[in-house]
Amino acid sequence: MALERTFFIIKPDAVAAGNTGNILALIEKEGFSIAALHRVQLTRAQAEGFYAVHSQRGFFGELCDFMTRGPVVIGALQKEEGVAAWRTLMGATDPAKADAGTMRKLFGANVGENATHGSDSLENAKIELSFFFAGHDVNPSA
Ligand code: 3AN
Repeated sequence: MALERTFFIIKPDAVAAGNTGNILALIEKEGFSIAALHRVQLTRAQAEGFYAVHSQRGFFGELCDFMTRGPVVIGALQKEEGVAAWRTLMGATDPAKADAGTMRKLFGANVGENATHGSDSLENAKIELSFFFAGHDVNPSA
């Protein structure tokens, strides 16, 4: 077991719906500590840079429109095996396929507007944390 930090986003749909507090409460209830937190309006350049891996996908424009539609909450979560733990708590990309009790089942509407983001690997957590939170290592010392 290793203590890991991962990167997360509460997406514009969930922020606009007033679910920021509900999501943060569930995160803490599941034993994560919130190592960094920031409410921010992403610029188009930030959204395109963050999702660059999807730039050739048909939904890229729609995804960047959505992610810049309103403020998001970005942060770092810390837990033992935290990267996988947060992916499990988020649920499947499509809320219709997500397990009961997951963020996307509880707060997501569809595959595009699915309430939360989480890094899908330790390697990507490192990249995504450094994109927004310089100095937050994926393997915190405490
Ligand atoms: P995940 O966030 O579960 O790792 P990815 O990496 O497949 O999912 O997709 C990144 C993001 O792109 C998703 N969170 C979702 O918001 C968006 N997305 C994925 N597929 C679609 C789609 N078919 N239409 C619109 N947006 C999509």
